[in-house]
Amino acid sequence: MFNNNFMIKSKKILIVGAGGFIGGHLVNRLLKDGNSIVASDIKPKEYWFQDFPEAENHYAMDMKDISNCRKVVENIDYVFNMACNMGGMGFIENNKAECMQSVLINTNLLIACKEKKVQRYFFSSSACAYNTTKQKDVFIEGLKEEDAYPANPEDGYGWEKLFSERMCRHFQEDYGLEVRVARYHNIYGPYGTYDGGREKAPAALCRKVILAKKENLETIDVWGDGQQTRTFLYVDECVEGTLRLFESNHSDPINIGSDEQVSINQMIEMIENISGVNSFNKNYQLDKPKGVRGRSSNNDLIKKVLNWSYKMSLKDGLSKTYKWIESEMNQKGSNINRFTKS
Ligand code: GKE
Repeated sequence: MFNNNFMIKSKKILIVGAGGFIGGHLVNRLLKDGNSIVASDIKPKEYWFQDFPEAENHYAMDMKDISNCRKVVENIDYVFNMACNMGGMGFIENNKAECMQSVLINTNLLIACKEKKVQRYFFSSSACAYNTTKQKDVFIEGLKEEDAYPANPEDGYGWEKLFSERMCRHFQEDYGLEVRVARYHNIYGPYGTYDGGREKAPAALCRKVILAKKENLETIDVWGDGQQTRTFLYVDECVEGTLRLFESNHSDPINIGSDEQVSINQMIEMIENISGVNSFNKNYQLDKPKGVRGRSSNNDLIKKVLNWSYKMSLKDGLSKTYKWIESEMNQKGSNINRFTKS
């Protein structure tokens, strides 16, 4: 039903946010597929999740300064903007002004791309752009792309994503810069944040189960009542969908997410099964950041546009993620503060 062989090759590609979670996986894939990569991130080298010597790497480079954008878009074919100041709900609920300033990154990059006549530009938007009033129940119908309007996105971070989506559209309409925009739905996997405050639920709960097992604890802390629902997409599927979208001719915002909706409690049960322990007691912390009550991705449009759909089940993706976090924690301890708030 879906076509399998896909590859972008022999292009010169800039990945902004290359030191981050999804950015690092994108660099890895595009290098393997035979492209020459320019990689930049505001993080210093030691905080990059993945760092490839065969790429031209720019460490500690802040794209909120337009002179940096102009420097790295010279002679570039494609630009992927994967950079924003973000994290799970624990971060975005408490750092709204910081999240909003990511608008400078996207705006500066668009200006530089227009000036240097870059062929095509990708912007990583988010499910947080969706109207929150449509996410007030558990196990909701998958969000369709039109559900972003009337606008009522996640405060701070969601507004920046929605505004930047529109900025991309106007650069295409007014200046002919080809744009592609994906709304990511809670991407998870290895080589991402699992501690320190920016982590999302899959990695956070893997870490909590690993720690509890290691220290023979009986209880793990869970934010909210555990009934809230989400979908989670494995990072390799996110990269595959992103590259297929990029090469398509679809320039409106489109979901890249899973429609396998689970409650947080159900996800924890999967993680407990992976760990081989009996279930832990849960300390439900109702005062912790909860975000929306329910969220899922409707994938009708992406299946139609790309003739492609993700394959990895949550259980299988969590198993890969759990094993990577466990190996990290065994090597480095559980309090990795990869990149705390600047
Ligand atoms: N982070 C975290 N850590 N969340 C937990 C934890 C925990 O230890 N325990 C339970 N949760 C619950 C949260 O309360 C929330 O209801 C749900 O898991 C998902 O939290 P999350 O993964 O931090 O973030 P959200 O899905 O609510 O929102 C994220 O959506 C992404 C796009 O889908 C955003 O924070 C962004 O990372 C991004 O826009």
